[in-house]
Amino acid sequence: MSSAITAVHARQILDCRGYPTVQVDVWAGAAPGEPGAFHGRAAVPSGRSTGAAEAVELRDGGAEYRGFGVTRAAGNVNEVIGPAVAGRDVQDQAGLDAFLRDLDGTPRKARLGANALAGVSLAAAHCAAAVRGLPLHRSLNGRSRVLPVPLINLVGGGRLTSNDLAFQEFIMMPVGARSFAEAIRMASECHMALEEIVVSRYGKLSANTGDEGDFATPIVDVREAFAVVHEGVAAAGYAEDAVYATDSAATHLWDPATKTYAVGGEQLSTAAMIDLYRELVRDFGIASIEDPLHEEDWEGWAELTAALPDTQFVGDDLLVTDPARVRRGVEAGAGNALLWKFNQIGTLTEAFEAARIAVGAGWGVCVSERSGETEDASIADLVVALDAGQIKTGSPVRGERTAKYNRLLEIEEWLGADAVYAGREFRHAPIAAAGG
Ligand code: 2PG
Ligand code: MG
Repeated sequence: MSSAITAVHARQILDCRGYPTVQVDVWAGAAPGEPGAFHGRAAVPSGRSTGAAEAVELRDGGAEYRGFGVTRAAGNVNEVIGPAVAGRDVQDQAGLDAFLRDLDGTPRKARLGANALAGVSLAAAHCAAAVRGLPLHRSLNGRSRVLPVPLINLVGGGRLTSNDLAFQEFIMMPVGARSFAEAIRMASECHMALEEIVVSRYGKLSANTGDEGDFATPIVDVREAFAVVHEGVAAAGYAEDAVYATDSAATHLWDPATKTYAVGGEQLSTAAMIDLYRELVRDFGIASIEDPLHEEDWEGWAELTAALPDTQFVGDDLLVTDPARVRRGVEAGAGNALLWKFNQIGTLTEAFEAARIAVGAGWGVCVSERSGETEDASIADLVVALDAGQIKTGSPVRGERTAKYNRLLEIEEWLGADAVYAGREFRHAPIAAAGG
């Protein structure tokens, strides 16, 4: 049976914010529509609170879609990448990804666009899974069985929500659940309970949502945001089953001119930020903090990681899923976990390499959505394929978020008795999976 690529096609579609993004179809084995043709499809997500070192998302510029169109990226797939990869074995993901990198030829994939490359790379993985007759997670890892703890973003701020709250995400993690399905039930019940609380305390507009389905509650003080999230969790009856997390997205709070972070109307020095984290970890049982300091402060990160060794510090803008930056983070002791977004680097193989480096150093790995998502649920399969143990994909509302949670419910059912919910072991899920 042939699994040679026969056709590749990209089109421009809309993401959940109504901005254009790239969707790619890959066929192998036979021409589209012919007997023996296998098909894979992927849509590429897009960030708004992005790291400066991310691979380049190619946008059209000009008037259409206010410059956000991706017809150039889609055209690069249709006219350059498609013809070049025709005939390659779709099952050779590493070979394909290396070829895509070389074809682009620039350090940050600026020529063809990381959005073009990421779409082809992921659609090819789906097509290879179809060739093998396996679900994507099994096609990528024949022994994967860890269901992740979901990081449920309940209250939002920062760039992704229309309020004046500095940190971007205030998250509950249902670590005490016995299965992923139970974790989602807890999350949903906490979301319902919290909605009642925010509406009664802050008024009905506070139940409006940010980009990831989080409540856009008019809170300014980060302490108050953690307190209200905890209140919702406690009201639902899960105070003992939850720990908390945040994404400060501190790059976007940092003012290089004054060397301070803007938090709650104050200007905080790096030392004051570290004191704030110490206080929040002590008072609210926060287990995980993403991007606590800005994306080039490797020394500050190392100081903070050493100061609070029991807390997970997750590099998003700092590491951008780039193997070289993950290596630097490990060497510097800057953080102890990787936020994994494959489109930050542009190919699956490089993103897997970044995860391998992190796991090899004893770090955690949290697979993540982007704020601009589509109904593509691939990250649900990818988090299981990686045995990563953690997924951050927003509130348990809005179709582009629930698509991932619903796919994970299906995967848990598919795995049956083999499924292991990462639970309280979320930071060391691959190890837990091997032992349990
Ligand atoms: C983040 C995210 C996703 P964006 O900062 O972690 O939650 O935002 O996709 O805009 O980078
Ligand atoms: Mg982030």
